[in-house]
Amino acid sequence: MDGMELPAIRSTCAYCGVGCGVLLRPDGQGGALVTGDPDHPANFGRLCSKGSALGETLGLEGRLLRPRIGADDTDWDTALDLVATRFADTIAEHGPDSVAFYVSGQLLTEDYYVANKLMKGFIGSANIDTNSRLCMASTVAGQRRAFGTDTVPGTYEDLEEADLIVLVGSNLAWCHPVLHQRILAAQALRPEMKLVVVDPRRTVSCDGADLHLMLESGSDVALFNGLLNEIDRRGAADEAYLRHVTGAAEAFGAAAEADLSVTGLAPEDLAAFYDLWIGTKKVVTIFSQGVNQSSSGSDKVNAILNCHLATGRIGTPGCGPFSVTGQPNAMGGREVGGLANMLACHLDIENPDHRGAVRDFWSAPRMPEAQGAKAVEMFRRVATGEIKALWIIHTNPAVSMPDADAVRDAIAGCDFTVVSDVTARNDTAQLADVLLPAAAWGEKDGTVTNSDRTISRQRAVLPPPGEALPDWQILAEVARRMGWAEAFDYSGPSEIFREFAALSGIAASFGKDFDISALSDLSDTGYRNLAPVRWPVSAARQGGRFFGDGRFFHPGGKARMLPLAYRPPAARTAPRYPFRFNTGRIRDQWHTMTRTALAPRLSAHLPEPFLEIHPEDARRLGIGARDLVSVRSPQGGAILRARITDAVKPGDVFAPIHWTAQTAPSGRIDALVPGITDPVSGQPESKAAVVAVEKFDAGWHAFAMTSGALDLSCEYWAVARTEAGARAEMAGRDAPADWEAEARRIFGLSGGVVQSVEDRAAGLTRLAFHEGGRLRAAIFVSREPSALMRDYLATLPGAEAIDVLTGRTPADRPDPGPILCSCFGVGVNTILRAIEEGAALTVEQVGEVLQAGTNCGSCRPEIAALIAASARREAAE
Ligand SMILES: Nc1nc2c(c(=O)[nH]1)N[C@H]1C(S)=C(S)[C@@H](COP(=O)(O)OP(=O)(O)OC[C@H]3O[C@@H](n4cnc5c(=O)[nH]c(N)nc54)[C@H](O)[C@@H]3O)O[C@H]1N2
Ligand SMILES: Nc1nc2c(c(=O)[nH]1)N[C@H]1C(S)=C(S)[C@@H](COP(=O)(O)OP(=O)(O)OC[C@H]3O[C@@H](n4cnc5c(=O)[nH]c(N)nc54)[C@H](O)[C@@H]3O)O[C@H]1N2
Ligand code: SF4
Ligand SMILES: [Mo]
Repeated sequence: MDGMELPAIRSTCAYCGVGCGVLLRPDGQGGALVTGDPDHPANFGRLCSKGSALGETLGLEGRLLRPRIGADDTDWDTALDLVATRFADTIAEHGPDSVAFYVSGQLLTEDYYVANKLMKGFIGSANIDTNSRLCMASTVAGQRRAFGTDTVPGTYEDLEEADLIVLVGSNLAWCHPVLHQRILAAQALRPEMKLVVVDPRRTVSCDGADLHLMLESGSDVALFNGLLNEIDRRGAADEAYLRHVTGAAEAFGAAAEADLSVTGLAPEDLAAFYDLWIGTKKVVTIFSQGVNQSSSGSDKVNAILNCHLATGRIGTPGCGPFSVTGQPNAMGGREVGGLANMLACHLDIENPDHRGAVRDFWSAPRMPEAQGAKAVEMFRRVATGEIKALWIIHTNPAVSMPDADAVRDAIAGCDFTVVSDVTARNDTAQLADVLLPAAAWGEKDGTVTNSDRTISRQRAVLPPPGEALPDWQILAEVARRMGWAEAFDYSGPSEIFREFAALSGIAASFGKDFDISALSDLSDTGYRNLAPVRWPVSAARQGGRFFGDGRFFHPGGKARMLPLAYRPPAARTAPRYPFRFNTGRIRDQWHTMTRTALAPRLSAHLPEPFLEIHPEDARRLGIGARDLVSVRSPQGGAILRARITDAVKPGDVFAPIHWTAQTAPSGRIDALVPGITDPVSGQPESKAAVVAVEKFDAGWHAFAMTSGALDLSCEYWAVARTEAGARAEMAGRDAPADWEAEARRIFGLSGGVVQSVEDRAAGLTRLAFHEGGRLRAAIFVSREPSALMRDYLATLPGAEAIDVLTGRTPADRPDPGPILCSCFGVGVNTILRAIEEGAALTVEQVGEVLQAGTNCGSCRPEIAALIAASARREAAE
């Protein structure tokens, strides 16, 4: 590859907490080629579909280039002066707790450190919280309760060395694909390695698993209490290790009371799981949002930790509980104390000695003595007017917070809202009084910490466009203008990092484990060249695992097992709201899509918001394939496409979280989720709302594709980027009187040649617009949802005039179907044909024949599932 001659710059992926290393080669045209870094210890060169497509998301489309006040562009001085003045005036009049920052686990450590220092040390309030409250808070609380510190004990190597991996509430194949691939690769070498999935829903992570426990939503505490009880009953506890643990007797006692019927699992499945877990020495239990996002999230975490502590399976090779982090710097944010209930470097806000030490170190004028408002409470205080000035940085709460309509209204009603983002095209930015342009991934420098405590550099390869500035600099500029010039007089991220590292040394003197003090005298060059390094990094120790030695961080040095009791999800199903509403992620989109939606190939996999519903429920409710459904909860409503599947249990429904007012306004699913939280962690129960589902009675449905833009305004629409332009699904109750006029409005077309097919009685209208001999746009309207070859049609805009209105592919061009392999654009139908014609019988052969699955490999579990389904069909025939 000739790209090899260009100097490659090492950085870290913008997305998930796996923290894959990437090589960036600027293409000289404002973009860069992105490949996996073969030397990075997280991924050794692998990338998933999202990481592989990073290069396609570096364009300037939609970027916010200048500060704005209201709708008007302004200069930095005016914007920063306004922010500083409004915050200072509000604090002077109403006290420090009348202002708040809501930040993000995607901020770099240096940005995060500065935000936290400004709020906790200088403004003097603890009202800084982060979207990590929606993500990792229950794990933080659970680990602190068990270990006396928020520390992941193990390393990624443990996932390869384990003989049993248990995934609890984790769709690892889609959400941490490179870790999933590392596990599958290890399993290929050691087929005796077993995989168990604990999830109320069947996901692609279940493919190839030895056991899938489709438990009742929220019943994990009962499941793991049952395991703890078996450990005790069978004498499988590690008595020697239990010398390092307190509370075991109480925990065993509570576990003995567990009622396992609430899990809904068959006794033989429970027995199989308990036999496997107890009978395998090297067990890693990986857990994620199915555990954390629950009103009993902290207890779920401790139920898992109890079992590992009781058996001493922690902190040794191939053993341990393993919380996989979501965002690229979820871990770094916890280290800098970005949550409202922590201080920097794992120090405790309520501890006067800790507070005093941080105050002295910062020369801070004032420090809060108590915790600040956690996310859900923070937005409630915004709604009541207690919080009057709010700064939102690097997150999109109008979409991602529970009770999202109320949160959106609270932000809109706040006296003064500042938003720092890279785009104005997000739901939250559109509510800002002041909008500040931030430098994006690829344009800024700093560090992130991944799931296994590895600190890696993100590096800039492109100049920030327009007037965009890195987040730390925007924060420091405001701090200086508020009168704290000296404390925020940073020359760059390396200076911030050194200060942070020095503070960790002070924390270590209080016996804290987060110690990177050996990096406190790193030179600028050393920072520039910093290679990935796992903390701690101190004179005393470097990296490694925690707790294998039985040394914990509670006073007295012991771990704690907790007596736990199952509590059902807080919202109860009832005749009005009979369904349990589960939510989560899809493979190729990242959260509110502000970056991933820019890459056409990432939208081709699942281009529309949907609701998974069991065939029995669908039949009972008269919902057919491709129908739209209206979903309602006591909080709000949504309209989604039905996907009828037995991947969910009867009575459960599932929807992905990614759609927004920009991409599908009726698909904002957090409008349905109540702001109910775990009493210990404050984390919302995002996976167990209750809803009613009915068929959405549309008078018309339409599919459209265009090489231009779309102006959509009907009751249901969802738009996705394509290579050719864009595609959209639409539906409404009353059809427009004149479809051609409406189509011209939607496509922004006045001229062009129109071709049409119309059958009024059947409610069918098809219109194609051609310009200069090429297809510009087309719309297919029908009364019922139609079976069109959408994935083929979406490729046509811009092509020489052809007859598109049949909605079918020409005989010589079979419909590829929805794109499964986004790297090579290979569709489901193409793969199925290869399987059914016998051209490919294994995932490897599909790769040989079609290339599918041979680059990032993120689609390999789905290809395997297609092969398995086809084999099942053949067996049945
Ligand atoms: N493609 C992609 N990857 C991502 C992200 C993304 O947006 N897109 N986001 C990143 C972030 S920030 C995060 S936090 C992670 C999240 O990663 P995951 O936690 O793996 O993802 P989710 O899909 O939110 O939820 C995981 C599973 O929890 C299950 N679940 C629901 N309720 C329960 C329950 O009561 N018990 C159990 N045991 N399981 C339950 C759901 O059915 C779902 O399959 O992903 C990261 N990676
Ligand atoms: N129902 C339900 N709700 C959920 C979840 C769920 O599973 N179910 N998951 C929750 C979880 S785990 C998470 S992590 C959240 C995620 O939810 P959010 O954090 O709200 O989602 P993102 O889309 O990642 O928002 C990031 C924003 O930062 C902007 N941005 C990108 N780069 C930069 C930068 O360099 N600087 C600045 N200042 N801005 C930048 C992006 O344009 C985008 O607007 O959602 C939570 N909400
Ligand atoms: S697994 Fe994918 S999204 Fe996560 S860091 Fe690696 S390449 Fe990025
Ligand atoms: Mo997250």
